[in-house]
Amino acid sequence: RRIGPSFKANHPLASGPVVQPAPTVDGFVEAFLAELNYGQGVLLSQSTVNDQYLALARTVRRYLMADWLETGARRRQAQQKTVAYLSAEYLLGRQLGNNLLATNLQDVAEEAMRRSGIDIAALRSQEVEPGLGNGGLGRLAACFVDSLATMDVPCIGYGIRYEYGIFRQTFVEDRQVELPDSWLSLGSPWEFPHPERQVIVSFGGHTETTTDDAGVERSRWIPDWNVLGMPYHYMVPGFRNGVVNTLRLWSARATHAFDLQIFNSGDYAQAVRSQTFAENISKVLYPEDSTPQGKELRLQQQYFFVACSLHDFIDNTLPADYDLRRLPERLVVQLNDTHPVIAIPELMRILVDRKGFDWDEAWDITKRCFAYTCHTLLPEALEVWSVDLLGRLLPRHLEIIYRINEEFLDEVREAFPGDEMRVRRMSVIAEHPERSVRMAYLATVAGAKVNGVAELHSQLLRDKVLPDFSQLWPEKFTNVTNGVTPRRFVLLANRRLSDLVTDTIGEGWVTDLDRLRELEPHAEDPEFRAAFRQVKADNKERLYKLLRVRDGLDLPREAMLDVMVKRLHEYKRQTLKLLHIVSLYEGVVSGRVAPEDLTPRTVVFGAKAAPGYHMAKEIIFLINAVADTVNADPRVAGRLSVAFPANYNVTLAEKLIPAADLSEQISLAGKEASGTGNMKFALNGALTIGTDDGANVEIRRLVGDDNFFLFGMTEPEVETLRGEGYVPADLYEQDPVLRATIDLLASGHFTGGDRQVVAPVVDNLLHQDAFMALADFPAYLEAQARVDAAYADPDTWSRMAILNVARSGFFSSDRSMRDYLERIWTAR
Ligand code: T68
Repeated sequence: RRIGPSFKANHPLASGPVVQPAPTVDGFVEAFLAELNYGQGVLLSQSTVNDQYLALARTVRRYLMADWLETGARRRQAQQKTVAYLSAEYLLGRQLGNNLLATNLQDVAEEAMRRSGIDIAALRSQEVEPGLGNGGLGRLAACFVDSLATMDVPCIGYGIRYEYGIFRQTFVEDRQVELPDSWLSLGSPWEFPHPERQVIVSFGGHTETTTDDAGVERSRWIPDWNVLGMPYHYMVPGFRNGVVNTLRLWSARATHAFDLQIFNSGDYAQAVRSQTFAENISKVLYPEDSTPQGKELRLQQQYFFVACSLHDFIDNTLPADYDLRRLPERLVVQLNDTHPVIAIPELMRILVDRKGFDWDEAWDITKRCFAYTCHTLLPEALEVWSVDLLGRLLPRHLEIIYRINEEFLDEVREAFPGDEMRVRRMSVIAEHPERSVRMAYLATVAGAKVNGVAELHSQLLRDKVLPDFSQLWPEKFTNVTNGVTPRRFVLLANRRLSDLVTDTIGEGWVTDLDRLRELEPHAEDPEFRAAFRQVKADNKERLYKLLRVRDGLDLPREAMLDVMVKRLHEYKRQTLKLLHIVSLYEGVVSGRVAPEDLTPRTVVFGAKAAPGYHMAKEIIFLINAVADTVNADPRVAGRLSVAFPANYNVTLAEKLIPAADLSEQISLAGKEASGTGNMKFALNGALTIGTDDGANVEIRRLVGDDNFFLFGMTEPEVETLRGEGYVPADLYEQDPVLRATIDLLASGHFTGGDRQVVAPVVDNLLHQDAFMALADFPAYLEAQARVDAAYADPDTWSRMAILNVARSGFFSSDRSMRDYLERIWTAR
């Protein structure tokens, strides 16, 4: 079959204009009915909610199509430098609302649906969000591509179209149970398969050395199996600017559907086995955040999408005759953590083996194309691949990595003669406990720039994680503090606040978030504060209605809403929050505190635990057990409630964050690289209680000490305590409140008298407490008391909250993108 273009370029109809429905209610209704009738093949009178949702989605798509095609054509013409954002995860969230927002069609669509007898809200809830990520890292990628489109920066987001995204969490008897997330099963109207852009990816086999015509020895890879990569395109619309960029996610297919010979012989299962095998590669997202398991399938996924993406850019996106010596002028590859780092040897392989470059020239090109973002400080989160596995799956890439390492270590020896210890420390190949490739080192050696994701993180990255590298190449290291898109997380999630802001300071702030500063003087205006409080109250009402339907939860309307939502991880210290709850409860049931002296609080948790992370799952169980007991106890009724809605995701975040009063950002200092939830809460007018960690440091600096509840050890204090020898049991012995709190937990009070089931968490706290929750407990209680005092006066609280909104414009991902452009993508 022919797959190239088959239309005469000079034909009068060849380049549009693309027919687009009129942006009126009539135009919308007409397009919607056409999609329903001709796209879905149903009559309105016979249609299901799903039919209607799909037709609505396809209608909205139509309004974006002309801009998408035009943006593509313009990009091909202009031949500018393009950012290839390589990320194994994109946690996109629902598309319908965002695309209506981008096209400014919200009101038109709502009216058009009403006129068709349909409640648009029901169609919105029909969409299953594409949960193609674990947490912060995946959501960051989604915010970044949004900002790049809004700023009209040429960018292709490359990733994997997992058939199953992050698992759906349910609770059975208070324990997490994972269900598959079949997000594609009811149809996925936002994607465009492009079989004509399929790419072949090879694996396995061996290498051979041959001599080329010029007498130069060259290595040749003889792989032993292939898969096809099929791209699916997704629109990434800018905010009302006529720009639509592309997200290109790869799906794995077998090269041959099945083996006809075996099929004919009657062994059907064997005949389709190769197909199943190939398609496994993009079947499911690995649900482990920050503890890579070194699984072969995971490496297959990484190489698969990286190979597809580089091939796509070099062979299908650049002009056919493009001179690859000038590749760095047209391409910058941003590596979102180490997951796509295998792209470095892959580009070398393409240049040397396929395009015939000599090694040095290829290396010079490669070094100028890549930049690497690190998202962690946890040593166990730094990816390594065993040489054995890598050599079996990608023998040629292993050879290339060895040679990169040899030449790099020569450079180290030259800079530090006689320092073999340093050479061993810096080697891309680790010798212990197993010979393996350190992907972060490879990325640092090859990347033109290396960045952390908040100031403190970038500093610790330089000083603690990669000190030898920052000594060798100080100029490589930089910081770009994370950001979040104000389109989804303010305008879309918090329409009420957005309207209030626009009424007060006018339009334009959504793409120029620093303008929120203009709200500052209004913090002193009692009328504005009252309006601001009303926004919060309305958002709470909306949330509680949702939680009643979604989770059967019945929450008091008046209480302070205290929210901790993020992946479940010991370093994030959900247990510290739990200890706070238990201490409040213990105070009342022991008679130490009168119930009416408690500030009414509703604490909401949202968190998924990696399925293999036992301690995290025990903590989930304990939170649920405490919630059951506290909520059923009349002694604290109306004063303290705890809710843990299952399956926290982007969709729920959009409802929770705008309603929150208090944002919990309580990781042990030096562990949370940045955090991005912290930014979303501040922008939506919640106050933060937090440690001096990640981007909290910058939030506090910007909003001001008086408008932030700081507590706990600093990173150097943590180091000192660890050096002195940390004994949590001593703290338990010395602090009566802590002891009463832990004793109540340990007594089985929350678990029907069962002490055994609470032991894993309690014993861990008392005898290990690797993240020092007990050490920060007194300071945390003291900070929570300050929170209560501030909350007691609504005017004090709303003044603080308004100043948080006004001073958080820095945390727009538009600003992050400007920083990447300046410090990483153009500065070389
Ligand atoms: C997060 N990392 C950081 N990792 O923890 C957070 N890891 O502080 C930061 O704000 C955010 O990145 C954005 O920079 C992650 O989310 C993962 O999700 C992950 C997934 C797979 C493997 C390892």
